[in-house]
Amino acid sequence: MNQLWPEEQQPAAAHSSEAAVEAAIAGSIAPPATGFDQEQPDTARGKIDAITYDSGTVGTKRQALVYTPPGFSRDKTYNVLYLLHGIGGDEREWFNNGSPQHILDNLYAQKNLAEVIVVFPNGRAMANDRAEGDLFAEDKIAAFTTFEDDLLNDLIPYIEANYPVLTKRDNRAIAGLSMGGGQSLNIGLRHLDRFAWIGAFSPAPNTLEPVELLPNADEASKTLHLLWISCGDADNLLFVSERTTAFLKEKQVPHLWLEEAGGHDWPVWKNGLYQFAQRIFR
Ligand code: FER
Repeated sequence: MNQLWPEEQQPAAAHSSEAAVEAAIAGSIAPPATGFDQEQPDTARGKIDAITYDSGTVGTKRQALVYTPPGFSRDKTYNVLYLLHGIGGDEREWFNNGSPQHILDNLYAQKNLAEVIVVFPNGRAMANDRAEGDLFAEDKIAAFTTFEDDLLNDLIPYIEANYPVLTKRDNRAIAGLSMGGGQSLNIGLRHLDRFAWIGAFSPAPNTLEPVELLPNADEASKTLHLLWISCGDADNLLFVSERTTAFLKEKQVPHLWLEEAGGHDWPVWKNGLYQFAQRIFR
């Protein structure tokens, strides 16, 4: 475990001894219980919509999935989390591999999830946005950068026009795995006026270098409600999290950093969603 807590969230024991600090911190990010990612009996279920929106950025109609929580009602208003996939995926990747609906339903049943709509975009913003061919081709990698405009100018407006969502920065989160983790950091930190909650699970090398990523460290410190980074200790991309969190520490930007046992793989990303989702909008 290697976690850096914001000063004000340090456990009371923090100053007594190193051992006490380690124990308190390790205990404060509890791993999920068995079954957290499985459908549980007698648990209310959210719904999943497939939506299509016009992208002025790409010039095509684009697809996304939208999870609405149990008891969803247009008479209520909801926070929104945009949850992004990796280089090998598309808008369905989380559902194909990560059971996000079960993770969210179970957290909701335990009252550990705020009222939130979760949007699963396709982060490869180009005409053919399927995960096929050479996934590392230059145009495909570039499309993950183009997504910034598609998200801000096309998808978010669509969601806000079609779902009963809150539209302040405090009510909007962005998170993702690998390429999507890099996108979440790049886009979120560049648009602190739009996002107050940012999560990156095993962020990939598309993550901007620290000085570019965070020219405004003081503003980030003042305005972010949560900046979460997690990564497996056996992940070849661990260096990205390390360089980013080292810079955050140097600039004293409050964040949570969880290095856990694991590789570049779904157990880490599911835990990322589980941990991040229960800490946002609360
Ligand atoms: C890279 C290695 C991995 C890279 C991206 C990835 C842009 C993405 C991995 C993933 O999304 O799982 O060098 O460069």
